[in-house]
Amino acid sequence: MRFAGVTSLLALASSALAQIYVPGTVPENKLEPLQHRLSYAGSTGMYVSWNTYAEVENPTVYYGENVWDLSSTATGISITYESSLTWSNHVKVTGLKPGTTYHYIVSHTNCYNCSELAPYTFTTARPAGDHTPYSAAVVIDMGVMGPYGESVESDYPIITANDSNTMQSLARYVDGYDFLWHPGDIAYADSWLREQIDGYLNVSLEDSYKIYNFLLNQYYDELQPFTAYKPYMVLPGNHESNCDEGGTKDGNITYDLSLCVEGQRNFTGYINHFRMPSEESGGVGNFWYSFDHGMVHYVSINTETDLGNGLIGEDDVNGPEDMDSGPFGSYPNEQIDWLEKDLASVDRKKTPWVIVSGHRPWYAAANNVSNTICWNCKLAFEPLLLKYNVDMVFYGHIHMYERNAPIANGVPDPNELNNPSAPWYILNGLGGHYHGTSQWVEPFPSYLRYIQNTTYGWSKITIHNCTHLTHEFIASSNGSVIDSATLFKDRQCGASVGPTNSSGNFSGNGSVPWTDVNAAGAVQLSSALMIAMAVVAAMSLL
Ligand SMILES: *[C@@H]1O[C@H](CO)[C@@H](O)[C@H](O)[C@H]1NC(C)=O
Ligand SMILES: *[C@@H]1O[C@H](CO)[C@@H](O)[C@H](O)[C@H]1NC(C)=O
Ligand SMILES: *[C@@H]1O[C@H](CO)[C@@H](O)[C@H](O)[C@H]1NC(C)=O
Ligand SMILES: *[C@@H]1O[C@H](CO)[C@@H](O)[C@H](O)[C@H]1NC(C)=O
Ligand SMILES: *[C@@H]1O[C@H](CO)[C@@H](O)[C@H](O)[C@H]1NC(C)=O
Ligand SMILES: *[C@@H]1O[C@H](CO)[C@@H](O)[C@H](O)[C@H]1NC(C)=O
Ligand SMILES: *[C@@H]1O[C@H](CO)[C@@H](O)[C@H](O)[C@H]1NC(C)=O
Ligand SMILES: *[C@@H]1O[C@H](CO)[C@@H](O)[C@H](O)[C@H]1NC(C)=O
Ligand SMILES: *[C@@H]1O[C@H](CO)[C@@H](O)[C@H](O)[C@H]1NC(C)=O
Ligand SMILES: *[C@@H]1O[C@H](CO)[C@@H](O)[C@H](O)[C@H]1NC(C)=O
Ligand SMILES: *[C@@H]1O[C@H](CO)[C@@H](O)[C@H](O)[C@H]1NC(C)=O
Ligand SMILES: CC(=O)N[C@H]1CO[C@H](CO)[C@@H](O)[C@@H]1O
Ligand SMILES: [Fe+2]
Repeated sequence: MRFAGVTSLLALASSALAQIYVPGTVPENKLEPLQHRLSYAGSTGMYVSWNTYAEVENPTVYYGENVWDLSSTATGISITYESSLTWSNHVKVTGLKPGTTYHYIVSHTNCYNCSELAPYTFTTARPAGDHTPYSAAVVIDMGVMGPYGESVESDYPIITANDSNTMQSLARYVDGYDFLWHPGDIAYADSWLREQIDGYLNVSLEDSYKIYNFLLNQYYDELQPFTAYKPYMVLPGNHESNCDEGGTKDGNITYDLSLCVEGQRNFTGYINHFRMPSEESGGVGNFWYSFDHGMVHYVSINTETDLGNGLIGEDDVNGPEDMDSGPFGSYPNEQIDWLEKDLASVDRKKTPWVIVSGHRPWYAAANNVSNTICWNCKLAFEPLLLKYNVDMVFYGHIHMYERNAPIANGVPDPNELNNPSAPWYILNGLGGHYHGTSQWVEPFPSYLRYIQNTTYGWSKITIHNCTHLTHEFIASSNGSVIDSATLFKDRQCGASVGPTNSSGNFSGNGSVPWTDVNAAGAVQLSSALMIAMAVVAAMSLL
């Protein structure tokens, strides 16, 4: 596979506009790869996935460290499920160097030999023990953007004209984070009925499965500008379970699961669309798993099902709501047993930081009802998070942003952020979606330190070294930092393993520049995509 090499970025931008794929449309060539996305598979592997409107025979990733030599290949599978409109292609690339950037393309890429087409890149995780500083992004509760989801015209507008939405912000700053963690509520395709009832969409009920699928694909298409370059690590949220949004009400009618066709229940789309490193970490599917990147051990937990032995019974059998989903473990306590084993095996000399995320919160300034505050999640997880000195917890589900203190059993740690022993809790459910933001409830809990529900945004964490970690809330509208706080942990840092920058063209010390990256080809392409997205408004739905 040969490429003409790096081309004029301006030429790329202008030619890209002419041939650009418009999110949500079915391409003429049904094998055309769409929705490129990545996921860490240890520090020497990468899952590369993409979707097509037809089955791909022998789906292949062509890759290499040099853009002009993509002669290494790896192959995988092409899968679909009942009522899906597309095939998910999953390839695990192995035998890579850690902390190293590779160029790649996949089977049936539109223009294999075309100088305008810069191949995508991925960068493998730095091994545990590499103490190079870096940043990562976290976004929660993010749905379809644009005319079928969050927009100025939606009935619950939060963004105003000329604001960037969260996808645009994540694309703009794609060079500012190593990977993106999305702990649940991904796409909000199950809002199709709500949008229909509100008169925002105009579709017929018989086509519901197509609408649901259309919204899913719309969302996955919109991710491409950043998920083609940065691992997108996902976790299940309630909106991934079924097509009915937990029972959508229209006056006296409540639509329930009977509305959902085969393939739109029990997390089926979510299971098929993503590949998370559970094999690498002893977890289960895309439901619970962990991964290392440099100084941090990241743990993804499932708050939707499989909450464990002690919580079996009544409506807890399938998690906090009856979503008629799961279990996914082979026995009731599998997730909790796994979590304990995983946390117990962390080598804090290598990964001094341990960060856990799940979808549903248990500390929040919200109504004390079980589908908002997940008390069962607290019962299931908090004891282990305390026992194993987890540093930080992310969750969302409620559509607001709360920076809380480090908390143990409801009590703020007296040390606050200056060497606390309890985990620091960040709730950020402000990715943005059709239905706007949530209301908070006063009086505020004693652990609350900052709260807002008026602007969408994402979290950026910067791991400076083994003692300092900064969390920032980035406003999607304009990239400004609305809230920032640094956690200090008093501990001895072991020696950094490495080097990683000698082998992998990893320039500098790994600090991520926080700049407007308009000069990067990837971002030119994505701006063009974003412009193209506006065009979709004028097109018919199906
Ligand atoms: C690819 O590009 C090279 C150099 O421009 C050219 O010689 C070759 O014929 C092209 N191959 C195809 C299949 O277009
Ligand atoms: C958006 O930008 C346009 C063009 O610059 C301007 O006319 C308009 O007033 C802006 N709208 C808002 C809400 O700021
Ligand atoms: C909804 O679509 C139908 C059929 O396409 C059309 O007849 C009707 O006018 C539309 N309603 C609205 C409110 O746009
Ligand atoms: C909903 O139910 C109430 C009480 O049964 C009834 O008064 C009302 O007319 C119903 N509304 C509709 C739209 O059917
Ligand atoms: C959901 O799927 C899992 C397997 O993926 C299965 O074990 C479980 O029984 C299913 N649950 C329901 C409610 O269908
Ligand atoms: C919230 O509700 C749970 C029961 O669902 C109860 O155990 C708990 O004490 C309540 N907490 C507060 C702060 O009201
Ligand atoms: C934010 O929460 C407050 C307090 O509940 C509420 O009054 C306000 O309407 C909320 N704002 C938005 C935009 O939802
Ligand atoms: C760790 O990073 C923080 C923040 O950048 C810095 O103030 C501190 O000096 C660093 N500590 C060490 C040991 O390098
Ligand atoms: C950026 O957006 C935030 C949130 O909407 C706002 O508070 C802030 O004033 C804006 N900053 C600038 C420079 O426009
Ligand atoms: C890593 O890169 C920095 C900056 O380019 C350089 O100073 C350092 O020597 C490199 N380390 C190794 C081990 O190559
Ligand atoms: C890390 O490298 C960047 C550029 O690659 C440089 O701007 C920054 O000063 C370096 N930081 C340290 C602590 O060496
Ligand atoms: C900046 C840098 O180190 N670039 C190097 C990347 O790797 C290629 C080949 O491995 C070198 O030729 C570059 O000098
Ligand atoms: Fe949720």
